[in-house]
Amino acid sequence: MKLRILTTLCLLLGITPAVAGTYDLEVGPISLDVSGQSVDGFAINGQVPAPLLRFKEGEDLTINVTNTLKVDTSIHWHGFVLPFDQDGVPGMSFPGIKPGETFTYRFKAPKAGTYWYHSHSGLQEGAGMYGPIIIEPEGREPFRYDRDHVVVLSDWHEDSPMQVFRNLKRSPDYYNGIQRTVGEFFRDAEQDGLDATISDRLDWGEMRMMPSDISDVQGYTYLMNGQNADQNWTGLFAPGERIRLRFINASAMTFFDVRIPGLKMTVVQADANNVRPVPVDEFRIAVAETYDVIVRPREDKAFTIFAETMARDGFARGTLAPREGMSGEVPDLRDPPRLTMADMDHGSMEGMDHSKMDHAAMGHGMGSMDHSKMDHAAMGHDMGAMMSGEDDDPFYAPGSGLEPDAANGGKFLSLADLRAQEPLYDERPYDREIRLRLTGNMERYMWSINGKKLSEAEPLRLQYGERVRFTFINETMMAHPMHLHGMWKIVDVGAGKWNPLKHVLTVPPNVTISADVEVDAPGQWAFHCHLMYHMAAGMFRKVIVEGGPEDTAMIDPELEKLWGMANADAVSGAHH
Ligand SMILES: [Cu+2]
Repeated sequence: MKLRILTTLCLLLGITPAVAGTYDLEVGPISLDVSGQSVDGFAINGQVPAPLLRFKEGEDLTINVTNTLKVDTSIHWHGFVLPFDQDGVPGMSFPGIKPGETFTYRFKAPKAGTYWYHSHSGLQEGAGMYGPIIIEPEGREPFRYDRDHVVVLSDWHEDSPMQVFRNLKRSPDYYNGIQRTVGEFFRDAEQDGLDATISDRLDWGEMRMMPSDISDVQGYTYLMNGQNADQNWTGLFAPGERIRLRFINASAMTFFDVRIPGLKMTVVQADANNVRPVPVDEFRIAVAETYDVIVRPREDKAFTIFAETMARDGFARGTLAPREGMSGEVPDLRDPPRLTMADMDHGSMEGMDHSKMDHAAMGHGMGSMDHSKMDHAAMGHDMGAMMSGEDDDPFYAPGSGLEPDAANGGKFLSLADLRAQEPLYDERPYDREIRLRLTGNMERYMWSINGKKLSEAEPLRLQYGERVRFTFINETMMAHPMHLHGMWKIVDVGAGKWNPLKHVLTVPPNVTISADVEVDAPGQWAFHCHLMYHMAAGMFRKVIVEGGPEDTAMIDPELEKLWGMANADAVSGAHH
């Protein structure tokens, strides 16, 4: 009744009511051949990636999702601020979508930006069920561009995700081509002495892991907008135009280092939040992050968009070109980063005067190490940076060898560079701190938070209206892209009210990062590492926001029961 009066008033006053749109999506099976072999996967409207959805900011959305699979499915709107029962996590937001059923999502489109959507059921996301979303702003963007292209990066495996997970559980280094083996560990021990070798491992937070894990699943085919490197996805431009590239990392497990040789990229948005423009030569995009960059190619030639995996086992590649059918030079893969310092190669730094170097400046990680046994080459870039007076990235452990360098020696984006264009929240002190140790046992492929996997842990209870500081302490050798549903993370980069907002916060190995969360979303929410197999193994928490306009008492008790069956952790239980 009220609504009708309001609508009538609007019509009388000549006010345009908010836009509303209805969208139909169908989830179904697909067979895809992007690696020379046909592989079964999951598609939305018959596509991988799923179709690009363009919504208007504030639009009243009605999205019908029909499940034609033989198993349950779901769609999660990644990064959206919305009512928790529309968030699409089975057993947490809703019961999931049964075979043959249609579920209708109803919510308002969130603030403008680049987003994406994916299945939150089982491991479907890892087999094609993801797609891009653009929310168009009501007003003007704070930056200019002439056209935009979405660039969805993803990884595609010939083994089904369930098979990959089983293999990882059986043998955690199953897919890790460059991982140092136990044999290498003993060889190091022979060369460097067992104490040095072990203390090197212990420096990495006393995690019970196998040596060196830049990434734990390799051997993927890497895709750009669903096309492999040879298929060469192409985005067009007219010379002189400003092109906005909306990068979305929809991979299950892969971080990419992205560059476009010959073009400077200006980062204008991260995780759907505008940032003060940062010109860079290269940036790293973690699983589930988005970065929007503006480039301005002035020449009538092809430029390669080169997305090299962090582990350097492959790349996704596409082209920016004035016409179809062109291609630029494709760079070679660089050498993989080495996580530990014990197996460093002594050869390549000969001739340097080590006595001039300040070893203390290389950081705490080396305190207990025997310096005479170290391979200085692997630390090369850190020293180079120190000698050239360049600042180290504070978000990588000093001396870890993990800090990325731009291929052309230029600027590599750091989290520390990001500043919110417009803060979403007032600046205020946090009410309390929750410390989350990111933990793992690589020998058993167990991933956890504070040593407990999802099924062993109590939910995190937050009070509506409080501001909570989450401090992430990564005690593992892998970077974890942590994703909290429904609420923004205000990442503490030391910029006060200009701290950037993110939906995914990547915590590199042996690093501690804090982010504040304004608890303004009642209901229950998923909070997990976005590496799909880490999530499935239990690096996951349920967050319950108590109080507020819609008290969590409204949560259907049936959901609570379902949770035990449908959560990702159960995936591991069922097949272990
Ligand atoms: Cu993880």
